[in-house]
Amino acid sequence: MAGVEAAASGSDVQSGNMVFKPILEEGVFRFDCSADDMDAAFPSLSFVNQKDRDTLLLTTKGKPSFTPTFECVAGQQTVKIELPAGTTFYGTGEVSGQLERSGKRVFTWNTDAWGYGAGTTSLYQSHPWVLAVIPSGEAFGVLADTTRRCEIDLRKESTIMFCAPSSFPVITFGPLPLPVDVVALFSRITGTVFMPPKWSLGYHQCRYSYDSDIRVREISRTFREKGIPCDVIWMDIDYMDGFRCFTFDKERFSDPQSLVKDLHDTGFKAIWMLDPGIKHEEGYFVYDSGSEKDIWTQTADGRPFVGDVWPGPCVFPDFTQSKARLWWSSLVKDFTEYGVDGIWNDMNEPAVFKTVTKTMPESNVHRGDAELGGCQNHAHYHNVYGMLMARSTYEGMKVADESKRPFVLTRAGLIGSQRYAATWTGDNLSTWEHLHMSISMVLQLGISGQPLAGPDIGGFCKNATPKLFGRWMGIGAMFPFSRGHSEKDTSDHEPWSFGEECEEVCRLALRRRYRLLPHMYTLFYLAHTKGIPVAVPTFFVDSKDSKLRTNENSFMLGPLLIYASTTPDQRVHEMQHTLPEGIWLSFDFDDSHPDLPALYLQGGSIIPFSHPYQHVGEADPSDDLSMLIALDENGKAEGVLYEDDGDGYEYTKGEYLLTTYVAELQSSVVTIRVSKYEGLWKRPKRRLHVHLLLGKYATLDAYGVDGDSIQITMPSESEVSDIVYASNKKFTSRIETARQIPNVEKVSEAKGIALSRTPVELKSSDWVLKVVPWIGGRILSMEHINSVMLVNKQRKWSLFH
Ligand code: NBV
Repeated sequence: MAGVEAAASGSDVQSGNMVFKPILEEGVFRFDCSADDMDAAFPSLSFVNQKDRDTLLLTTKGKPSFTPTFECVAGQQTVKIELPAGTTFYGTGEVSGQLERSGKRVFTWNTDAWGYGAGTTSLYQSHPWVLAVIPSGEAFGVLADTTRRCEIDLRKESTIMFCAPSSFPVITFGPLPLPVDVVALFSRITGTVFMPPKWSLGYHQCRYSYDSDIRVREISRTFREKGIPCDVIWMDIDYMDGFRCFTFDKERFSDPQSLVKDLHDTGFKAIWMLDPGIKHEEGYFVYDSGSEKDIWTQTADGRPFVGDVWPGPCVFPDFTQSKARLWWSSLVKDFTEYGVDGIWNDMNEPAVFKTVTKTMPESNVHRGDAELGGCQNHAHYHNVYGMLMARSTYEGMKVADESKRPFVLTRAGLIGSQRYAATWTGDNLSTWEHLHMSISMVLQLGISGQPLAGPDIGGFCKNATPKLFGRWMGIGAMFPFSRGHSEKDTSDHEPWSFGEECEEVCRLALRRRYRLLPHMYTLFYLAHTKGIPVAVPTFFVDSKDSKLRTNENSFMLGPLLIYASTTPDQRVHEMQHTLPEGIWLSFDFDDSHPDLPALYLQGGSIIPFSHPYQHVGEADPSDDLSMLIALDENGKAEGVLYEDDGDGYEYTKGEYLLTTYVAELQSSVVTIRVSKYEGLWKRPKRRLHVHLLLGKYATLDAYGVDGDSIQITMPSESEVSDIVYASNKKFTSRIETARQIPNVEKVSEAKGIALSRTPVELKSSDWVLKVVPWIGGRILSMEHINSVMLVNKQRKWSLFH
């Protein structure tokens, strides 16, 4: 076999070097324990194109830099790759805890992990994938291409270890000069993210549950009344009739079509939940038609498996069969006629109640398609179930309306899920630790090929405090997927639920997001077309700089750096900011606030921004456009803007505009112009407002027409330093006078007094805090305070619940 160096071969070999073959493109190698194993491997469900994994690349010049070794004992294959001392690890998909994964161990086994913690070793998704950054700054990626439960052990220094049952191939990527190169290559091979409709990059408001159309209308109205941007309202499980998928509660959601029409009229989209557990009930049309088609997952002895979930006893579609996927997608298609803009697949690990394992027996049987791996037990397909459900949902939405881009959110997933669905980090907690972890979790998912991810902003379980909620909204508004969500029996968690100060912080945070949407949408276009991740850790800017590798408080959206404080007592502007070398210019939209992250633009870049619309549909291509420009040390900058219809597929036929803007300083004049563009779209006639950043929030502004050159004459050095001085002073006074969200955690000191049923007053230099006792009862703990009054020194009161 050409290109194969067999260090070990034959099925009796128990250990040795793995055999390899170059595949796909320079620098990508497939390793197996033996040539026989290579031929016998299960199909890949992560590769976009199965053939890519199996086809030898004849043109390759290179040899692998690192060769994995293997050991097979009692049906378990262990693979080890030793890398140079000082290598640090990232990725491993949806994982809690720290950003750097060195020293950690996880098990890929999709699990309903309600209330998980930093040390939980199996969450909802499976990504047996490690990104290694070697001391030179070069990056190397390793994929264990298995659907089975896989241990990823990074506890031994600079060593990657994978262990899973039955034989599996290992694919290595690189080393390549930059981490982003490895992630982009990995994404192209496992599938880039679906092109999201632009509205889905707006803010999403969710609750378990907005349980009547009255409440949904009230929520949507309040967003508009309060001028807080939002694009989507979510309907959780209680909209259904007795938790039966594809039905609506006859009283609380009696007319979903007119609800959706009202939402659409006010610029909202509606997303509805669909779970895999189908109520085991004769006469229920979904159960009857699925039974007739014989599409349920079976027990080892060939009967439909019945397990308990929300509706009580349920059966589960076997999404490994094409007939089941088709059946589901046609139900989805019919369902969209009610005005469904997006679908949320929850509980698709699949989660099963009243079991120790939280899922179905591993001995259950899936009669899978041959190209997916044929008939196998649940242990084999467990980690694939959620992705295949999401795929089938996506396909249903697609056939329902070819002119719209589907939007699906899935809880469970596997490498490759990004082709069909966005994801979120599951049932997190309203704690500062979870706020902090949410940054790394979103980044790890991005490193693992899923750029469209975010946490439940504010935390799902427990009550957030105003301070925590405001901070989380500030950071969450900068995540690729931005959705507030909270559990039943918690206090309200809408942006206005925590008092006026918090509401204002949320408004500022979300207005920022909407300003930055042209930039975010451009990043998603690049992610979709080239596999470039959307949000990455700051060390991606300079992977040689080891002090950046553990920075968990900042991240990059292209050349935009977001720096956040995740501790209650420290304002972001009081923190020491560890930035990569080079030029980093701080800026804001005259919206800096102690509870919002700090923003920097990297020297050499240009990013677009727009008006802070209330929802995506409000924007028009002919509206004014703005650019932020940060020159590099040579006085140059460059950036791109992608525009299209925001939905549909006309862009695939060339109906878009991708513009490269450049700026250059020559003899004290900065010229901003279009250097190139592509696409059939005509440049809209619109005003272009350019903001040349000078650092410390200062800008020089100029207006012109988009497409024409715009010039800015640089003032003298002393004038520049006066401008910068004045702007920094303005910034400092804005920060000092901002009505900060009081740190209510501190009130816990007052618990004892509150129990005495008398109002409590706490004073700090800035705030007087009044705790009003529980109406008609006692305050049992801070969690049970349902009404707190705050009054600042100007005697401005606010009440939150
Ligand atoms: O459907 C209810 C919830 C949902 O809100 C949450 O986001 C999911 O992660 N769902 C889990 C089931 C119940 C959780 C207690």
